[in-house]
Amino acid sequence: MPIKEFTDTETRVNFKFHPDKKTTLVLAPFSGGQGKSGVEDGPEHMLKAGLQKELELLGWDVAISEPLKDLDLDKEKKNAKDVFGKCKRPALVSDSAQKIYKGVREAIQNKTLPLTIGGDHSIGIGTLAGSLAENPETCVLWIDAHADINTPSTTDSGNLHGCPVSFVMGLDRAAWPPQFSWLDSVTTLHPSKIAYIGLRDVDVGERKILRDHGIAAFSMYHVDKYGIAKVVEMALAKVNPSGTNPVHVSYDVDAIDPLYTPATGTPVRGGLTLREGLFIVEAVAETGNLSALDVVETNPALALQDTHALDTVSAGCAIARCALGETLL
Ligand SMILES: [Mn+2]
Repeated sequence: MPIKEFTDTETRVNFKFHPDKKTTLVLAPFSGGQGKSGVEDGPEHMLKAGLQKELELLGWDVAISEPLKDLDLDKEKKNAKDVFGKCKRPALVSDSAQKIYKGVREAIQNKTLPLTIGGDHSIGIGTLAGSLAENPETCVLWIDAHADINTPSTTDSGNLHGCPVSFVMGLDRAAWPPQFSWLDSVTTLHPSKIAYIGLRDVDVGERKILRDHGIAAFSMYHVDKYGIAKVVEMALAKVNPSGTNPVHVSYDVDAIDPLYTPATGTPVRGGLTLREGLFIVEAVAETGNLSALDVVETNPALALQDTHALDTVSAGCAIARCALGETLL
């Protein structure tokens, strides 16, 4: 067998679940899970910044999928005044999540790694459900300042981007808006299969859920105490003790400190440095177990100065590159 020659830029990382290095960029320009507009422009900005070319230089074959293409999201969001209990726009959020779910499943069925670009984090309902439907053993790292595990009963704001994890876990099922019943046919995420990194703004009801279910949650306190390398090691050991299961990383750019990622909907100071943020995905890539990635909550419209949008978008692109095997040396 000839020894494979690498180009200078090509990644040396071996992706066990995607040895052929094929990825699908699943575009999810969705903002209905929260109230601010602009987050739907995230995918376009990341593509304009050259994400596709960057991944190709790493040796990936890149396809693009647009599961929300047929939705007139502006119009839908304006029209979507529906509320169920406290949940805002349940029909729109559910419909979009289901389309993304199908897009992610299709990407995996095509033997490509789904890299979903948001959009607000409510799309995580669709991406995680898609991964779990294709491989029920999938485990999850949720990288975020927020736990996003409110249920329809515990949410204060009613914004569904704060609830995706509870839906994929099947929590508080009796209180769900009826539109989400399509999720009943999908394997639910077991609480032992998700770990958080970067938390620092967790609602009281969410803390109780995390405690009651024994969910591995590494806040910024733990990052300070143990260092990011140890935290990633502990998080992976908890969700993937055998080291053999696929890992879906769902990455909200607000996990990183707003010094580096200011253009995002719910910034919280005291976050990860840019290097800590990139280290997480470098370390997951190194295990070879990455099976799916989401990069969400980039909102260029919230830039207060010229550099903000660029900084945030380039951090989002860097997260994707590092997850897909870019290394410093
Ligand atoms: Mn967040």
